[in-house]
Amino acid sequence: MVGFPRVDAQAGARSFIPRRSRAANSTGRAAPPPAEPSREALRSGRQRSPLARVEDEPREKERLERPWRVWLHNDDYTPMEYVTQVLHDAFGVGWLRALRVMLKAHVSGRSEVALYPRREAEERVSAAHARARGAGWPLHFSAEPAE
Ligand code: TYC
Repeated sequence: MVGFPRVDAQAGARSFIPRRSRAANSTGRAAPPPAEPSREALRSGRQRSPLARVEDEPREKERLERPWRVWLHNDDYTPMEYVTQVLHDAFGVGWLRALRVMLKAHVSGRSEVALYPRREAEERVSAAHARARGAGWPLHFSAEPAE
């Protein structure tokens, strides 16, 4: 019956006001607006702003697909062969490039590994960390938005 045209006995006029909104306003006051998503929820992309429009969706998709850069960081303990192996296995880097990336981090402190979509970058870094911790090495990678 929601939204069904009714005849208002007093006014004698047709009304299209849905029943639900009348019930919600039985106190004479407007119902409180729904809670706003927190800033953090909006920033992380967990929740969309209620003001977001349908046209914003491609931009949101673009934001998630923007490439992320994975960095390799030097340390004093992990063996060079082990670093090269992880670059090859966990990041799909060819052997020669893996060797170069490892040497660059060894010499200058850090080195760019590759670009991936955000989710993939995070997953590869987590997998590489899990593997290195399991083997007892402090090997460290980080990921950040490219550009
Ligand atoms: N510095 C390490 C060593 O001398 C090797 C190494 C290179 C470690 C690059 C981490 O990202 C790294 N055994």
